[in-house]
Amino acid sequence: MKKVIVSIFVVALFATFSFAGKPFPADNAFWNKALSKLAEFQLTGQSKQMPLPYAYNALEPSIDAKTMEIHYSKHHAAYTKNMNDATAGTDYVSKPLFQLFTETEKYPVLVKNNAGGFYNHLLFWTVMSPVSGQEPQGDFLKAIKDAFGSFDKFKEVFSNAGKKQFGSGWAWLSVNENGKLVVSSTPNQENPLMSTTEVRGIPVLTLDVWEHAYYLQYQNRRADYVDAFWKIVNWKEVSRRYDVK
Ligand code: MN3
Repeated sequence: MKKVIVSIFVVALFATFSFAGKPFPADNAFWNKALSKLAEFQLTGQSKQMPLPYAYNALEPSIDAKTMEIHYSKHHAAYTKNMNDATAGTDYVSKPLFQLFTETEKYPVLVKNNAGGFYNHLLFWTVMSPVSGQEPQGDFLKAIKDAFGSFDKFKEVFSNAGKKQFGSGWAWLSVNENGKLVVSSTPNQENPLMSTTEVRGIPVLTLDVWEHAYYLQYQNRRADYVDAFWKIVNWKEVSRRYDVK
């Protein structure tokens, strides 16, 4: 009887720890496929800032050149430097970003904030494009309709995630471990890859709603910035990222 009680206790304890950190299963075929397709997750905390894939003024009038210049050359550059400084000389200096994110609670908050800032902006730059007039197509459009009912409804749900995020943060569209699309928002520099985040998945689209992302042009009108974002989404790149499913 004693043995049974001890066993139940051990199982309960194990279950508690398993769910507390919400580990993304490392042996999950979906997750491994994502890692093989999206090489950026193999980057470590010792990484350089990627070149911006277009000119500072390329996203006008949705996002003005001055905002893009400061955002990329000051804010993103600072997260990159601080991530490199925070991981230098540690025993996790060469761990891939995906590992830092999937075990967020094991590392100092400084690492979470700056590695998050480094990766979130890297993704943000790639999901925007000066080429307007694109829309989701094929399997990806079908997945959006399956998850949200229609493309317009999805835009409404994602927009609200960005508009209603209290304070600084991000809106996300991610593919969860079941291959389904989910919308969420995170505070600060958290992202859906992190073990400390409620709604987890592989991010395919994101929008920065920190004031530094829009204040010069839009001041307090975050909603106008969110609405203008739809004109510059790089749906070709977002669809490519959805293909990790
Ligand atoms: Mn930012």
